[in-house]
Amino acid sequence: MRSDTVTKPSEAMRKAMANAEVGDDVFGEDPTMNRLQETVAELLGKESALFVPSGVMSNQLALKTHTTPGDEVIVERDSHIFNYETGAPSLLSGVQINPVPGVRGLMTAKDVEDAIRPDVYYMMPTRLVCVENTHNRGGGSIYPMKLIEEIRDVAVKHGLKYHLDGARLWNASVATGIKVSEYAKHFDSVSVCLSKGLGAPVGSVLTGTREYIGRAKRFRKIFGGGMRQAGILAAAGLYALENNFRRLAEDHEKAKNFARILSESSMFEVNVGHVETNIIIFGIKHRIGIEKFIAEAKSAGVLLSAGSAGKLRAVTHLDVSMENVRKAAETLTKMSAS
Ligand code: TLP
Repeated sequence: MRSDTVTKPSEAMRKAMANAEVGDDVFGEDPTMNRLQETVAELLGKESALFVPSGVMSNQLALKTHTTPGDEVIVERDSHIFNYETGAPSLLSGVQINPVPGVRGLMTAKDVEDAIRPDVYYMMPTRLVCVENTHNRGGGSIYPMKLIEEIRDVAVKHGLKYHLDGARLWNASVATGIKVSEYAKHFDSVSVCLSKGLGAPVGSVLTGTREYIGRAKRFRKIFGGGMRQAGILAAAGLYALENNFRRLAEDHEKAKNFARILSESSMFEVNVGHVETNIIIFGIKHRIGIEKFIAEAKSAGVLLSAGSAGKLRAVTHLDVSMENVRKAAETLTKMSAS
């Protein structure tokens, strides 16, 4: 339960990969890749889509394509872009990040507006606002549509671009019943991952206008992300979209159950009401540090990771059953009591 990135391709997915029709994607000649990109663009209601090896590359391509060096980008302080992308915005795009504090990953439109630089020559121009939905360190929290719209209004008012890190947009959509295209329509660019809850081994997709994706494609080549017979990977993505999207509801149920069991022990700080999708962020009360607890849990057979500051993270996915998850929660409960 360290992450939903740990899933292994099923037999059926591997078969789809093995049977994929392929070509050289740098020449645009991989039919399976073209089909995946068209499928994702259509699902998200965008003109065009570009497959990349990872969520980090997708976000970083988005930043690179929206900005010029010396620009500033507003993100939430706990966002993946700010915390887990190795400082790539400064290195690859020469931009400065302006992190805005949020509550469980959610920024208010007012805080975003307050973070925008005035148009004076001695300050860097704010160019882009990024939102993460669902929010990883926020505990899989979902951005309410109203908030997405309010931040979009601020972005439009100030002439900023608006990017969505939708690594787990699929989870938000399944949990709320709101189509991914309904979310995507508010943004200039949207990144989605196939290798998280959907269970594909590799791959993310950046979407936007044809013109924008055309420019992003040039940067993908520069970043070393131009791949050849990548249809083998695209086939896994297509399989994942067809078979593993709707079932995410099960992962959300498992996560709620996990949180419910933990909440019965006074040792854990967990708010069951905050578990909206497949990520549970929780604290331990009077106990050893997080790293030691993670090591002890591992010895007891439960794999966890660190969440936002001083917290633990557990993630449900297609390779852990409801029974596995129940046992994991019970094991942790017993551990904390001993
Ligand atoms: N997140 C990983 C770790 O990097 C923390 C995880 O285990 O959850 N955006 C979001 C919101 C993400 O959670 C992740 C991966 C990415 C982007 C990057 O995706 P990859 O790992 O494919 O580069």
